[in-house]
Amino acid sequence: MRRGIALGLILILLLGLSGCAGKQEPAADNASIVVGFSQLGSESSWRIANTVSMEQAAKEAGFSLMMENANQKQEKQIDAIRSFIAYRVDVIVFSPIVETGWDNVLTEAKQAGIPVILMDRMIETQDDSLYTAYIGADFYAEGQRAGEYLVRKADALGAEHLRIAEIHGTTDSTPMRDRQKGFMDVISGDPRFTVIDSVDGDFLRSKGEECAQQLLKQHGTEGIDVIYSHNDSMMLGVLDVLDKKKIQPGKDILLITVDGEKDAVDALKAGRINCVVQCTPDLGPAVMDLVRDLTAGKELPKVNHPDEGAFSDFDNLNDPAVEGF
Ligand code: GYE
Repeated sequence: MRRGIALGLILILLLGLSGCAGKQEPAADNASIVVGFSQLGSESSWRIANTVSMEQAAKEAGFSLMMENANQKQEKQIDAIRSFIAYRVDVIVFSPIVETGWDNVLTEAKQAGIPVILMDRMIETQDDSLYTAYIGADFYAEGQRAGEYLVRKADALGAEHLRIAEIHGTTDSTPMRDRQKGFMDVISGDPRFTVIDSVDGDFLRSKGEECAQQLLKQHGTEGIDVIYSHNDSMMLGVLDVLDKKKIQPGKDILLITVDGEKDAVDALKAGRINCVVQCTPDLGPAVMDLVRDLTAGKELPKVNHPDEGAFSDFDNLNDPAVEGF
């Protein structure tokens, strides 16, 4: 009888243990992995497509995504990261609005043992251990592509001198810094090119419009040969202004832009924009692959860039590969 009870107890214990083991198992199951994602805002079509890409990819991977949108405010991103730390998410993914000012909050994440993946934009820090990996475009190469297009166009036109106005993205953000630097490094040694102005359009269509008005007022409708915009949203704002002023976009003023959203690629096909440098917002699937590898204990490559190119009026624009997002 005693023996029977003892066996019964062992059985219950074993069942209990296996039950426990069963409960712990979801560690290997994606649904138990919580990803805290701080998106920086909704400033452009690129950003909106990027948010959708993250949401869909997390859903497909089966991760729980806690997303906070910071509406273009660094303080709100810092608050979001702190709330992810308090919640003890498994991984933090964030797209830093500007490069500086993250050391304190990322040190808090590190102390809490929560790995951080930078998505889309980089940070400036002395301590690379504050993030596990970066995934996003090579913005310097994008700027170079914009510059290389302009050199080729100037050659084709036999242009002697071109006056360039730049409408740049959010000051001190990675795409702003590197798209500017890559572009300048290609054109600055060439005496045919002068950058006559560089203004902040904050990646917003409305500001792109304001910038175009201001630039035309400042330099006159005949005073600008090229507008280089750091994103399509701002360039679409420029197009509105040029149309109103009866300046022919793509002809009277050469237009170079970055991103590759559908409206910009359609404008390129219509001869209203001359060059669209691609920057994919569809980073979600690759981010989720990194999260999966990270939570499986694998080492991640520190820097991950998607493959990108450019479309321009030198290309066969009827090719179905020429399409926007
Ligand atoms: O080009 C712009 C967006 O960081 C790559 O941010 C991103 C940029 C993109 O607002 O449209």
